[in-house]
Amino acid sequence: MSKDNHEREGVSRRDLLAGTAAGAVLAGAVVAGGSTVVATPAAAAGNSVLKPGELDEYYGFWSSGQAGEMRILGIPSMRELMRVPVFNRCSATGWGDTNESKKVLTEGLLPESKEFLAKRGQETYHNGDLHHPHMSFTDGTYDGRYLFMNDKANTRVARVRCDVMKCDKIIEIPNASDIHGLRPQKYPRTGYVFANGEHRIPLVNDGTILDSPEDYVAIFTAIDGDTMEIAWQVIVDGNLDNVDADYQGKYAVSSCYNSENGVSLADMTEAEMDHAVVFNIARIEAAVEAGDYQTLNGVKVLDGRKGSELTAYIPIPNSPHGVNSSPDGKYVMVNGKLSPTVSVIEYDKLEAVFNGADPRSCIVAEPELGLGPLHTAFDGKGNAHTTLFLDSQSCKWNIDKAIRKYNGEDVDPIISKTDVQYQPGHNHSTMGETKEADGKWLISLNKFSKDRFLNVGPLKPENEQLLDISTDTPAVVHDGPTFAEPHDCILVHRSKVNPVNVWDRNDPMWEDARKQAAADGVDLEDGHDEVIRDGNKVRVYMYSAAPTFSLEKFTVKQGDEVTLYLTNIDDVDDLTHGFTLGNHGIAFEVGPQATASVTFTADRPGVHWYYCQWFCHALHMEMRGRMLVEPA
Ligand code: K7E
Ligand code: CUA
Repeated sequence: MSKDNHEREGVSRRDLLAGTAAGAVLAGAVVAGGSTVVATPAAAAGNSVLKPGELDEYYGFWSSGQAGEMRILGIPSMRELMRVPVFNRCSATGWGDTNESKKVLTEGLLPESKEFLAKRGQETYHNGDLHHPHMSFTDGTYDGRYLFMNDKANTRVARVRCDVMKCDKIIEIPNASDIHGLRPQKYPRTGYVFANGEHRIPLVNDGTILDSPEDYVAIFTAIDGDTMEIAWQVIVDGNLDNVDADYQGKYAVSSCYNSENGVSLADMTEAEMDHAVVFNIARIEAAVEAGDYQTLNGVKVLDGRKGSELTAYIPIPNSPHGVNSSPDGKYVMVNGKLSPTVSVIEYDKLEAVFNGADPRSCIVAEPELGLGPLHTAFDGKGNAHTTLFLDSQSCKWNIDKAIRKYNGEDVDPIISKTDVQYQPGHNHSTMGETKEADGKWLISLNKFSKDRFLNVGPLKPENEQLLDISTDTPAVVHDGPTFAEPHDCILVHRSKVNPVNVWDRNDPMWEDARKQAAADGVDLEDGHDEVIRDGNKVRVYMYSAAPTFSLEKFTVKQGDEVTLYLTNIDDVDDLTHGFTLGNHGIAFEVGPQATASVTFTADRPGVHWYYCQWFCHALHMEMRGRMLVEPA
């Protein structure tokens, strides 16, 4: 056991001894007091195993890819703590069904999308492809306000409030196609949220252009993270894959794997060199100020194609993918994917490029690391960890040595390579995309688990592995299967995140309910129930207090449009109730002190039970009531 591990915060000598004892059994199951703990020597060394009741040091915010939700894990234990529905629908919380969630899911849609979806019988998209969750920044580090994330499937960007861990805004991005890379501005604060349109489409995409790809464009979008309105967009040459922002507030850098402007695989991979596009924020803002834009679908769109002074195109080999700024603020790594190299751009050399210097003059290193470099994470000690997709490895390398080598010195920047299982995409280190990168843990998000878990049929889980990166030979200390498909995650020290336990009664989430209640003379704040008839609209206000609903029955008529408002007046931690209305497809969660509502047409004469579906009390089963629908 290394000295580093002894010094690790929170690890007592007793833990280490216990770990050693477990390790002696060698990967066997240690049964103690009825519980089974699988311990391996590696796990003991990295101390990723927490005892029951112990809290993790970091929050992990996880993408879920095509599942469309965000997940919260505890790190280093890798325990899944919560799932936050965003682009998906959720049976447990009613996301996608309550009026409050429908508002979030529909208010940011483009009018033509609403029209299109209505013809499918949908109010909004029911799917999403969430790749990149990132937290808002102040002064180069996480500030615990918001998480932002993209939907590649339906060209949207969402925001999750970190105080309640619920999504409060989703916007659809016009003019662009398929938002992929997404990063918040790091400095001075977020500020902008940068979002890459991955796929090239005709600028005015009205069905008149197909076979002239030269008329297609990709669009870079800056969203105001406070208002979730689009600040501006920039048209680029090539496409846009991943993006990162610098630590000075001057630049955003996006990778492009299709500088060929191709539409087929052969076209897109033809050139040996693609590029990274650097966006000059000050120049773009000045151009917006000067009115140097066109307005398309209500958005200011600037032209940043080659030759524009708003952008710089830096040649990079070959179909680059991940883009990662180093925590010292000096460099940004562009990961070569089809090239075994990572291109290191020095931010301070970009000004010269914008003033006419050779675009490649900003490259200060280009270490050859192995096959399929996709993403790079940092330890805050001058080292980088790059995933090698084809080699199934995580490569630890030293940034300074890579620069010295590029300058002709005979040094090897590669420190070590660790096998991961298998084919890693993103990785992420603790606080690694902030200036407070601490070099403790690294997650490798591996696209294939192959034989590492019990067979569950043709669809296999992926594999997330935790590496202890406190030493020069990082070790895998945890395997964890995962369902579709965490592309990316961030690891945030718990001191940055402070969610509440109980909702504020004045929360904006149910602003509409509050207004309607006021108009109806109902005091939502004060456990007040009432059934109000307004023509054929019926509004049912009730409250819950364990283990009862305040209305044990109410009556409506067939054909009534019923809106049911439920306020949970319990104000105890963890006292969530629910409302499920049988055979109506209605179920939602209502947290302590929250209000939630749902609207439906009563069309099934008879008695229908409603019940609480979140286990809340010894008499939880009895927490129910009846809705009578009288025949018309
Ligand atoms: Cu899968 Cu960030 Cu969408 Cu790389 S992306 S792997
Ligand atoms: Cu209330 Cu279960």
